[in-house]
This record gives sequence, C-alpha cells and structure tokens, in this order.
Amino acid sequence: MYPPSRKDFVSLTLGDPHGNAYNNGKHRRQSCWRKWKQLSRLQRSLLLFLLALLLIFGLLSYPSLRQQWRGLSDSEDWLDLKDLPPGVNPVLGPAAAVKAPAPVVGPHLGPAQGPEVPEPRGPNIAVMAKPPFKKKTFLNMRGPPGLQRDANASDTVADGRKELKDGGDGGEDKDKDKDKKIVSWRGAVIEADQVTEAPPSAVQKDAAAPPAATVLVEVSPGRVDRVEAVRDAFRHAWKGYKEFAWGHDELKPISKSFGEWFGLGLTLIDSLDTMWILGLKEEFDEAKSWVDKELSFNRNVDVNLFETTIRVLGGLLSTYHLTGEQLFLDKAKDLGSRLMPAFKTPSKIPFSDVNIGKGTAHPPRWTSDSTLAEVTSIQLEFRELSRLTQEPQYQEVVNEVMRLVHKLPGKHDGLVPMFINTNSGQFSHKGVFTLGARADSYYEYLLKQWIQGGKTEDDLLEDYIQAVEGVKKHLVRQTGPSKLTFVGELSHNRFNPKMDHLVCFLPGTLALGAHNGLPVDHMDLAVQLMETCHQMYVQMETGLSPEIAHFNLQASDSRDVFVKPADRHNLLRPETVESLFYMYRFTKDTKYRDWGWEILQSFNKYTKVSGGGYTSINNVLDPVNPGPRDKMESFFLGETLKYLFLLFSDDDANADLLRLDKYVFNTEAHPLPIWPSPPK
Ligand code: DMJ
Repeated sequence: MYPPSRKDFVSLTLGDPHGNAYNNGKHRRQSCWRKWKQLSRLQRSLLLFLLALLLIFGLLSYPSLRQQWRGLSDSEDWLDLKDLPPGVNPVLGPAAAVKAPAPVVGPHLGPAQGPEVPEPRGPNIAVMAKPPFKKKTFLNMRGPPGLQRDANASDTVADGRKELKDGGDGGEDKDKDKDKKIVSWRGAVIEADQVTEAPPSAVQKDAAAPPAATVLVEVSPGRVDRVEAVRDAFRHAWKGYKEFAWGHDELKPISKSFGEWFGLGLTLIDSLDTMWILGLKEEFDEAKSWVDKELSFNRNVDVNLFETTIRVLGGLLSTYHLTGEQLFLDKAKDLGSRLMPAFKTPSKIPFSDVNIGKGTAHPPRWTSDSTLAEVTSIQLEFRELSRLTQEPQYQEVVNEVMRLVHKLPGKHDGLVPMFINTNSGQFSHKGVFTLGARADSYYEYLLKQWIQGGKTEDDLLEDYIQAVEGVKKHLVRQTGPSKLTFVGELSHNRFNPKMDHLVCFLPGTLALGAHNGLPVDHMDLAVQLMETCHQMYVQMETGLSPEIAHFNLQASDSRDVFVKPADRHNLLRPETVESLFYMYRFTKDTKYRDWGWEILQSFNKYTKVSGGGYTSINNVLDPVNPGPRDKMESFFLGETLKYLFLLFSDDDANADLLRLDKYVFNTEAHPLPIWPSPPK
C-alpha cells in the first residue's frame, strides 16, 4: 500500500469513480450553457421573469417566516449554567421569600401586555447563550397528536371570525357582564357566562336539576354557589358530548361533531366517577348503560398503553370502587388483560402501543424508545387490578419496570431522562431533564405508589426524596423582578427558564408528600410554586394559563412571565386546579379556593361553547379572539371539573369520601383506595 496522491484524494472525496470530478463539473457547466443558448429569446425571457417573481415572493414572505421560525425555536433561551447571572440561585428552602406581584384578575388588568408579547430584549435579557444543539423533543409532548404543542397556534386565530357585542373588555364593567356575551367564531357561537355574579343558588337550581344519585358530597351553605357552578359547567360540557359525540372519544364543540383517538368512548369513561362524585345520577346512569351495552374492547385498534391505562382502566377501577358495581370491574379486567402484550419486550420496558384486539404491541414507528413518564405512570392502576382480581401478573409487570428504573444509571441527582429504550432497557437521549412533558408523572407516581402501598416500599420513597432534592438543586430558580419560584429545564448542563403548565401538578404532589410526613421544606416549595402557577393564569389577558411559560431571570422592573407565539394555547388542562385542591385541603387557606374560582370563571368566559361543550383555545393573550380549537379534551371532565368540585366542596362533611388518607388519585384524577395492608 502507498499513501494516496492529492488527485486520488480529491477523486475519493468528491465521489467520482473515475477520478474526474473537476472535469465532470466543467463539462456539466458547459452543457448547461449550451442548452441555455439553444433556447429561443422568448423562452429565456419567460424563465428570467419566473426567477424574478420567485425572488420577489421570497423577499416578501421572509419577515413572516422569520417570525414563525422564532416562535418555533426557543434555543435562545438556553443558558449555560456557568453563565447564570449572579443572584440567580436555586431556591433551596423556606428562606426564599416570595414577593409576588399583586394578583390581577380579568383580561384587562394584567401587566401591560399586548396580544404580541415582546421577547425580553437588551438589558432585560438574561444571558442568552445558544445551546450546542437544540433537540425538538420538547415539542413532542405526550398525548395524542391533537394535544401536541401547536407550532402554528395562531392559525385558527387568524381565520376566526368574531363579534364581541360588549366590546370584549371582560370584567371592567360588572353590568356588562350581566348580559350574556355572544362571540361568534367561524359561524359557531360561544356563549360567555356571567363572570362577576354568583351562579344561582342550589335551591334555585334544584327545580331544574335532575335528582342526585346519592348525595356523596355535602356542601356547607356558604359554598353552594361555587359547587353548583361546577355542576353547571359539567352539565354544559356533557350536553355537548351527549348531543354530538356520544360514545366517541372527544367532542368537537364548534363543529358539533366528534373526534376519535382510540374509539373507546374516552370522554364517557373518563367522566364516570366525576358524575358520581358530583351526584349527577341521570347522566351517570345513561353512561353506565352505554358501558354495559356498547363498550367492547374486542376491537382491532392500536391504543396508547399509558393513556388507556390512566383514563380508561383508571376510570373503570375508580368507578367500581365508588359504586361497588361489578360491571366496572369486569370491564377493567378485560381491558387489563388486553394491555398485557405491551410488556413482552426484550427489556420488559413496555412498548407504547398495543392492539387490544389482536394482542400485539409495538413502539412508535420512528423509534424503539418509550417515554419515561408513560412506562412509570401505569403502576397504580395495574397494582390495584392485581389486588382486586388476586391475579399477580399485572402488578408483577409494572413493579418490574420500577425495579429496573430504580437501579438504572444515567439519573442526575434523582432526575430522569425523558426516554427509555425497549430493547436495551437503558435511558436514551440522556442529559435532558424536565418536570414537564414526558417525565412529569414519573415523580408523581413514585410518591403515590408509596402512599398506595401503605408507605412500606422504601425504594419508591428514596427515589422520590432524591428527585425532589435534584429538582431543588438543578431546576428551581426565581425570577428577577418579583422572585417568583419556578421549575425550569436542563439540557446538557444548560438551563432553560421555561416551565410547562404540566409542571403545575408539582405543588400538589409536594404538599401531599409533606402531609404524609416528608420534609416540611417540600411544603414551602409547594407554596411558592403554587403562587407561580396562579400567576401563569392571572397575568394572561384571558385569565387562563398558556401551555408553556418562560421566566425572566434578570433583575429588572420588566415582566416575570413571557409567552412565545407557539405556546399560547390552553387545552383546559387540570394541573393547577389539581394542586389548588391539595393546597386547600392541607392549609385551609381560602385564597386557593378563590384562585380556583377565578379559573372556572375564565373557562366559562373564554372556552364555553353555546349549544354545549368547552373548547381548547389558541391564544390566552387575546380575549377578543382566543381562537377556539374545536376540541374538548376528556380530562376537562375527568380531572379539571372534578378537582374544581372537590376544591369547593366542604370535605369536612364527607368524612368517608375521597379523604386523602383513604384515597390516592391517579394522574387522571381517578381515586383509588390506599391499601389497608402492604403489598406482598
Ligand atoms: C392528563 O392526561 C394527565 O394528567 C397526565 O398525567 C398529564 N396530561 C393530562 C392533563 O393535562
């Protein structure tokens, strides 16, 4: 062998089998020129004209494209940890004072904030270092395609047509609010409710309301209005579902139609225990009859293991517990056994998708990874199924997942990566840590499994406590202006001051842990984070939180919270009201009820659809045209309204119902019993 000559090197590099790369290029250029010369003058002029046109269009559309790219990329927010400005330190305990801005209610009272929220610029910008690379994994959140972050969030807003009869100031003039506002979008009518007046009392309502099955939750007189308002909201949502989407997965309230995800009557099953808890007997009985006569899992359909477990299996199990009706346990058993093929993988880490009719399972088309939160947030349900059926296989498969994850290398002070490989059983895409999408309920279920099993499984507790320490050390920061505490994200040692609304489950979970004897500083952090989640609502013009908030680390008199164009949507998510429920239960501080009440009013004002149902919206910053998305997620009925109801209900009068030392709520708000004796 001899070293290759320069000519050999060039020909190898340019990939020409004959070593004639340069010559070939020359010939190609010559023949192009010859062809151009062969064209008639007319043909040449036409081609030049077309090229000029293309150039003009390109120049004209550049600014809007640039705007879109900016919205899609949040790479500029990534901060190198070593670049954090002085004073931006983790909040490590009670010492950190929360100086929250004065609460602002109603669309017009927030800090000066136009429909376009300016990015922090110039001196207000924290150190904005570019990351080495920016994976788009953050854009792929858990959930159905429709739940994924919409990079074109403003599309619907743009072509929405609206008429706001009262000028849309919302809340400035109480009298105006008394007149129902009619907002017409795309030919559909959204009816905004009264927001400043209490709804009719229970006495007034009772005449029209169907009799309750069993009054499961008694309410004290002072709270009747709010509880009844939640019942009203549920009835309104259910009306739309019943009329236009009965037996289907989700209501599309604007087009008065339905959407199918798995074809399992998702909204209906997710709502069963909510109806029972709210005492809506007639609605419950109708739904039960559908489960009895129509619901069949013997269908050739691919379902997502996690979503089906938390919504359908969880919903059936909790309804069985509340009602004692065998029908629901039978259905749960049938479904549980059909989900089991997901666990037949080389690593025992389950696949994301199962065909419940064929008994086959597979990962998503593009990867052999599963999402970490998905494989570690099915345990409460499978363990409970084993306990009820005395069939150990369900708890065995999910306990094995926890055992594997417990001893897996690649964690960062208890924080876990977002993906795990179903072949190797190892974490993948290491080095990215978030409490938001794809990791959130891993942390929630560590604590809740420990509680479910009577606080006897030490590995779960150990992992949970270590994770909370990791969160405090690496992810918790405070904003510069008002010292709002938030949980950011970490990617390869770069900190991003960005928090998903999904993270707002954390105050509730931390409070639940503290209530169960874990360190009091967990509760301190819960109080601070609860305030921040509240601010994510009240600082928006609609009083509703965006899907993702960005926080300002710079000490300045600028804003604390920013929202990017792609993150302005609200999917009727429950996490904040869920945490408010826990915070109120444990502190009895009525401000948490008031915050929940404000949220319900904002839902009524900006997402309630005339004719029935509530809709996700595109833009929480635009009270004039929030941009309905035409979708009511099943968790709005399964979780959001249930937690609001429980928040306003007088729990003291319900010593035996849904007490937090008797029940643990799964991540879809389905209450499951805490076991009377430890797991075997
Ligand atoms: C729900 O399905 C569950 O709460 C899940 O854990 C997270 N996402 C949705 C609600 O936002």
